[in-house]
Amino acid sequence: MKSIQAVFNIAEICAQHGITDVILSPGSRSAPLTLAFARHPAYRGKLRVVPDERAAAFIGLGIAQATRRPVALVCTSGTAGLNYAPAVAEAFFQQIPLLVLTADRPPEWIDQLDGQTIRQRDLYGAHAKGTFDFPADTSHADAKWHAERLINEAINLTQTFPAGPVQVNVPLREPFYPKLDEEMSYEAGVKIIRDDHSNTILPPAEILDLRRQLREAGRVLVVAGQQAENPTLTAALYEFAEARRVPVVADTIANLGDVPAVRRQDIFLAGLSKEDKAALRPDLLITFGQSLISKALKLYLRDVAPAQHWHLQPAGEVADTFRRLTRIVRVQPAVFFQQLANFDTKDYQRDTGSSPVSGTENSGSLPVTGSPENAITWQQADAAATQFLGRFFAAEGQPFNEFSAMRQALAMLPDGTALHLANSMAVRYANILGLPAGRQIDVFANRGTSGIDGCNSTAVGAALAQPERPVVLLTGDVAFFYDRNAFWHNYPTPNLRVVLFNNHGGGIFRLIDGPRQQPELDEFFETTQALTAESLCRDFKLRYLPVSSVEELATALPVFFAVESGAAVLEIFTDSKTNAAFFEAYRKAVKQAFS
Ligand SMILES: Cc1ncc(C[n+]2csc(CCOP(=O)(O)OP(=O)(O)O)c2C)c(N)n1
Repeated sequence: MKSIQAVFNIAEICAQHGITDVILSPGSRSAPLTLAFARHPAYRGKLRVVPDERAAAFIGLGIAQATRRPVALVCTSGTAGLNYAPAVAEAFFQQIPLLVLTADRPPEWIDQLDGQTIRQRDLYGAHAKGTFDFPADTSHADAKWHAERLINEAINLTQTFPAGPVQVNVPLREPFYPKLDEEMSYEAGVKIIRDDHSNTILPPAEILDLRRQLREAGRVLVVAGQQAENPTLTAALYEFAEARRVPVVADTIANLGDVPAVRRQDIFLAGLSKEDKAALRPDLLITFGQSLISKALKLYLRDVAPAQHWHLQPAGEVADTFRRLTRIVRVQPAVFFQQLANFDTKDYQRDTGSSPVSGTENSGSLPVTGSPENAITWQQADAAATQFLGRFFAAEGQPFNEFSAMRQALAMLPDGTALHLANSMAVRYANILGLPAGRQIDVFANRGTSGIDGCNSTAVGAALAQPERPVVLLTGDVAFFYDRNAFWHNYPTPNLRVVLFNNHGGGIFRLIDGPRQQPELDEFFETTQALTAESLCRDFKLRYLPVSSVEELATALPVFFAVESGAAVLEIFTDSKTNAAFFEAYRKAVKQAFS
């Protein structure tokens, strides 16, 4: 088989695996891959071309986050593939499936002073789930089988839990282009290997053991990490928490929707006295999902050191974030909560051979593992923090600042928004402030690596993938201007709204302990920059709304979010020193309110 036919079969295998989104970045070495996708009927009119590979890969990540299906990326040889690296690392830690197809020179021409050649095998090292070398020569029948098999393996690997990025390096010899009269075809009978990703359930003996341990554990606390919205899990967790009266703590990126959960931990844990914190201490901590934003929560859990920590994760490496990990339960969290939420007297007797704990046997009610006082205390702290926030922001005479502006913007988010939070203060402020209830808002943030290098592009990918849905990005200016090429392509995103908090620098460094105390703060950390988004908006035909006061913001928000506005940037100008003073006043007020 000719090499170019083998490459055409890659597109066919991708199509048969249901990959619908492919992002191409132009190049010559990658021409066979480009043509393979461009001429495939499944991809006609659907391919997207993004010249900057860093932006292309983050756009792909944004699409894959939204669709929960793998996205294929295609680039040429040389540094092109290296520019994918930030998004590949983010996808790895955020468990997002990406099929990365890097065109390469054939092995004999590596390190021979030929142009656009670097060492592309295993380009992403420990940050790819896997890496495959496509055969350079596919003339032998066995090589054809090998080539097709490895593309199947690569696609399947992107999706097996935990999902992630997989590289296929594709060495290509000239000629790259079919002759003008040469008919290329797709082999419908190409090899396909499907992987029915397993849906683990707990073996009965383990359920029995977990139930017993739950009953004996003392006070239980559930903490949810970053994860995509999952109605089955949310329902099961709700049932579990209600039945066992266990408090659930969730950051905004945990996407627990409107499940009654403690969400103001960033506030009250920063203010509570040592004794109050000790009173909240769980004996058993149950976690699922990925990272937490709330530093106060992380420090708290490390500090109070629960006797046991179970993490629910079907497969893959598990982080010991709080240094107390005692058990890994290999199951989907939804299944765990379903199987451990409710068990009636009959179950209890079957499990234990005895009657339920005294006081519950006659009523037939459920044994409760978390004491009610415990649940109420976490929830009381949460309610107090909500009240505190209301009071704090209601005070008269506050200067215009980004924290308050963020609160004003969050309150106006349209129903069904896919909310993208850029790294730095946007994601932190939003976690403190919380989201308006009842609006079906899903939250996304590149917390896999917490980079500021692809926040725009990820949101652009989300907007492309879900044209029917408002996609709102909240970002600082450094992150925004860093990733300008996110907008450099030919695909309209009328549903995209960017709220740009422009404090003319990395404002975070003026807020966090460490840099803010250093004489080098201005020049080397915050690094003042003078850009505004006006000319960028002109270049990329985005509607531009600049504001610098509460009143201007209040007037602009409904216009900005109106469907007919189309893609728009709302640039909120604030002063970094005022922001810092306001945030300091907030911190003092927290201490006062909770001590
Ligand atoms: C790729 C990358 N480079 C550098 C950093 C370090 N960093 C974290 S926040 C930040 C400044 C961000 O400023 P801006 O986007 O304006 O947000 P603000 O701090 O004002 O909220 C920098 C440089 C990072 N997270 N990622």
